[in-house]
Amino acid sequence: MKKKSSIAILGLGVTGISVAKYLKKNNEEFIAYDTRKNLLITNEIKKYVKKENIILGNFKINIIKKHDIFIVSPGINLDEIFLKELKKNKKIIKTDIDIFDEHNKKNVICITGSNGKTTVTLLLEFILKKLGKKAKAGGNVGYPALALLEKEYEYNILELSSFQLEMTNKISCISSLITNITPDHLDRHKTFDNYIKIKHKIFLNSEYIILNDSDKNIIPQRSAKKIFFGSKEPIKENSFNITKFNNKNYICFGIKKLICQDDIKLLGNHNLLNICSVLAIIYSLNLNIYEAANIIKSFPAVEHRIEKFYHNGIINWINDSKATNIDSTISAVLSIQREIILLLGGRAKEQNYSQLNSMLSGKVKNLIIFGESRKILSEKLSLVKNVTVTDTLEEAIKLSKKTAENLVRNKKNIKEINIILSPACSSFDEFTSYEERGIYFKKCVLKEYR
Ligand code: UMA
Ligand code: ADP
Repeated sequence: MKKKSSIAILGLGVTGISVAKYLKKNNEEFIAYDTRKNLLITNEIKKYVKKENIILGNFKINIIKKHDIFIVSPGINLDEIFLKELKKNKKIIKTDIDIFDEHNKKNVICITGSNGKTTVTLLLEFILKKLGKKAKAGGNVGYPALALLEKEYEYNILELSSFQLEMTNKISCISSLITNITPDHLDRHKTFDNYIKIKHKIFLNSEYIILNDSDKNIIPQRSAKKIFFGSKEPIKENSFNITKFNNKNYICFGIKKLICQDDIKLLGNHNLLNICSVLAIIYSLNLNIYEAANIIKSFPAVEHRIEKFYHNGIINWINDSKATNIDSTISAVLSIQREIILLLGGRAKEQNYSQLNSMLSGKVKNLIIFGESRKILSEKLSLVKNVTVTDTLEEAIKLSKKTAENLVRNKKNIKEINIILSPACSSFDEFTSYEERGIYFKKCVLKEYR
């Protein structure tokens, strides 16, 4: 009889728990490892993993010989020596996405990119459901990929981060999309080239690939069928693009108008591109793009993404806490009409922040820098006028409100002021996630008006 493989689960977060649940259901034996010494063993974990099968603390080299298969969670950046040793010993390294691929029998659509993944993923799920299809989004969006297998969805939509793709060997799908590629997560992936390479893994086993025509970092996979979006003039026939008619932006298929920007709730031209890519996916699935375009009109802003959440007098408060890199902050600032007070800061990433000088100088009335990165950001953004520096987000909120009120008092012609948190930094200096930062921001603002 063939010996059963010995399995190690590396990481006991959302992914690791979903893997444990899946393996337990399939009567597989495994040991779960997590580097966090003080990881709380929740009731959820206890349901799927026996206490004696959990090992906490740094992964020791000697565990390599104990197992044949290592299932790695996305948040784990495997130590180079450990990884080298796994490869030298010809161990199988895989992810929950590989297991999903091995067992899934339904349609899959895969989405990655530096910005726009979640917006595109949730918009696609919204449309498919409204079209009467059984569809569910999973992966990086929060619902683990393996949980999708518990109910047989006609369409599984997988949002995949570079962390998830890095160790994944194979993911097959009908259609795959890279929204765009700009530098991000370089502390983990080391070089931009490596990051680009990882993102392109999504195209390898896809029948259709959805290609952003205006992003030079995205390179087509030769063998796949291609659908284009974002093409500049001359517009390709099978391309979803943005064209101006009578001074208004329209999303078009070739030269056919599908939807006018004025009829969409999502703000900004970057969201027009996101919508183009979703329609291209719908087209690849052989579904009705006209019905889909109509459904898009009722899709609201996604929480923490240019989310207008409160209006008081002439101040609009906007939460864009998910803008954790330069490019997303640029999109936000471009999406909003004057006057803008921008709250920028948090934990700096390996990004070239001085890039922001010229665009912020032109569009932002006041810049308030906060958090751990305040020193480095104020140095890099020395060309921007009207900059104030504060320690915390809470102080930045109070200051932005005062600044807006002063502006109104002094300049009677100001009709509207937009105060936006679009930090271009991660949240980890003050918060555990961008969600926590966004929720805190909204709570503090509302408290100001109580
Ligand atoms: N960790 C350790 N030691 C371990 C295991 C984890 O220190 O042994 C740390 C990680 O470094 C990380 C945290 O614990 O800080 C969680 O890591 P994880 O791999 O256990 O994460 P999961 O809880 O399984 O959640 C993961 C994704 N998280 C990451 O990639 C960091 C979630 O994306 C995803 O929703 C979930 O799987 C389900 O698929 C979150 C995310 O922040 C939202 N993604 C990044 C992003 O969007 O930019 C990539
Ligand atoms: P992701 O899941 O890739 O992080 P989100 O949809 O959550 O993407 O959006 C993250 C941030 O990027 C938000 O601030 C959002 O406004 C901005 N954004 C969304 N789509 C794009 C895009 N196509 N180009 C640039 N920025 C974008």
